[in-house]
Formats: sequence, C-alpha cells, structure tokens
Amino acid sequence: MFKTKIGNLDLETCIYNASGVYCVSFDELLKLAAPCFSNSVILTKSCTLEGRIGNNLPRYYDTELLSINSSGLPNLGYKFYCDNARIIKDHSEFKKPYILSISGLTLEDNYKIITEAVNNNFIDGIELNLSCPNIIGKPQVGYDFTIMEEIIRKASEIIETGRDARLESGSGFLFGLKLPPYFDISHFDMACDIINNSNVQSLTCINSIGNGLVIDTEKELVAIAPKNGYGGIGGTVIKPTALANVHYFYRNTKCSIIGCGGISSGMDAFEHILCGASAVQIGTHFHKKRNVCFKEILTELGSIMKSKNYKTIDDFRGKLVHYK
Ligand code: RRO
Repeated sequence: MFKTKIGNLDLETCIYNASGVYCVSFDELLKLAAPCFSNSVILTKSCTLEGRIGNNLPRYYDTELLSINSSGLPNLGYKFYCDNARIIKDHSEFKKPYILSISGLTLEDNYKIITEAVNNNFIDGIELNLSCPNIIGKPQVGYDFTIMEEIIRKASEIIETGRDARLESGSGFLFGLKLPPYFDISHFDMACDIINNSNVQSLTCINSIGNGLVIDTEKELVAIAPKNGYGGIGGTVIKPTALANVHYFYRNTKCSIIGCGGISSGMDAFEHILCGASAVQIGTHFHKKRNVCFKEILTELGSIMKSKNYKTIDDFRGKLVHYK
C-alpha cells in the first residue's frame, strides 16, 4: 500500500526521517535501521569533511506550532558516516537504503565527499544539502543560482563516473538535492532551469525557513542562543510553503519529490503526496515523538486511503485538483 520509488530506488514505505533529527550518532542511525518503525530509508545528518560540535546551546526550541534551530551542522565527519554504512544497513530487516546527506563547507569538500560516497557500495545515494541556513558567514547555496549550477554540474560528473563502476556490481545510486524554500516564482523558475539541465533525480522540498526569530515572552528572551536568536523554522507553520514548493517542482521538473515540512499526521502526508511527493520526511514531529511517529503517521494515512478507496500512493500522487 505504501511502496514507492524515488529516482531508481524502491522503497518499502513512503516515510522516513528528515536529515538532522536523531541521525547523528551510531546509536541513532541503528534505531533508524530497526525493522519495527516503518521508516524506509536511513538518512544521515548532513556531514562535513571534519566533525563539528555545532553552535552554542540552547540551539533548539519548539512549541505546538513550530520549531527553531541553529544547530550549526554538528556531525561526526563524513568518514564516520561512510565507514559505518555497511554495519548500520546490516541491522535493517530489508536492508533499508542508506543515504548520505552532505553539506561540505567548500565546493572542494563537497566533491571529495561525493566521490567517497559514490565509490562506497553500501551507500545508496546522496542528498546534497544546498540549504543549511545556520552557518555563520556561509550563504545558502540554493539562493545563489551561479554557485548552485556549478556544484550540480560538477557533482553530476563525479556521480556519472562513479555510477559506471557501480553498474558492474549491480547497485544504483541516487543523486538528490535538499532545497531551501523558494517564495518567488522567478526563483522557482531559475532553480527548475538548473535542475532540468542536470541529472539530479530527487528533490527534497523544503529545508527549514531560514533566519526566523522566536521569542520566549515570559523571559523576554530570544528562544535560541546562536546568531542573536535567528534560526531555521520548521513544524506546522511551514506546511503551506512546503506544499507550494513540492507542487511547483513536481509540475516543472522530472525529479521525484520528497515532501518535508509541517508533517505530523496522516492528513499532512496525504496533502504532500497530493501535491506530487513520492515520499515524505519528518523533522520537527520526529524530534518531538521519536521513532514511533513513522508508524503512527502511516496508520493514519492508510485509513485516509482506505476511506477514499486508494490502493497505492500512486493512485492520488500529484492529482491535486485546480480551478479551471
Ligand atoms: O545543522 C543545522 O543547523 C541545520 C542544517 Br545542516 C540544515 O540543513 N537545516 C537546518 O535547519 N539546520
């Protein structure tokens, strides 16, 4: 009922974690590999060349409606995530695909990590993060279309070369991007042009909405410490922006779309799929509810599908109705 495909990758269910939440340490990744939680992919925290401790605490805060984070890319370094891919995958019943999220601090760092990933047969793909909003002095690549085009072109070359070697061993490799939210149609179109001239296969829409400010009114204090309180906003309040991005990229590219943003119920997942998502990722709600959230959301989605007589998610994916 929930089987799906992103690029050439077959997934047992259409739900998994958003990069960043409970996917930094070995133990967290092992939990994502466990068979009992219904998530179909093990997606790592975005990694850099060297490990990082991240920004000062407190750096995460949430309310009923939203989350704000300025984690600052805490991760154990790309070698850790590459070297442990096999052992983590071995813990999963049906060998859930293991996808490496990459957010190198320089172009060269990214190329080095992508090369390592594509040459590792236990890594099933990458989600190249073009949208981290929290690194001081580093603009989001997804908002600079010149650099975005350059990184995608070079990453494509590396992946094509690596894929040839993998084909001999019979294993595919997913080339995905994680995009920032876009708000203006001209920007959507510039991003689509670049993507349509590349061999990118999947788009995760969206990362958190960058540089929001949340206030603890009782203390009259910013909610998080780094960057004077500015951070990436996630959770329920970002769902309309996420849906518009899923919808636009679904209609204007050939990529598989992975919806991310404001999903905490089966109905939220249903809306993302109706807009064109082939799978959904859970961030803020996963942070709140931990691993049980995947099964809960799928159970709700299953009831909605049953009530509408849909047997598979392809029966309604992208079938949102518009006024004439
Ligand atoms: O680590 C972070 O601060 C972070 C990243 Br890399 C990202 O892509 N999105 C986000 O909200 N936080």
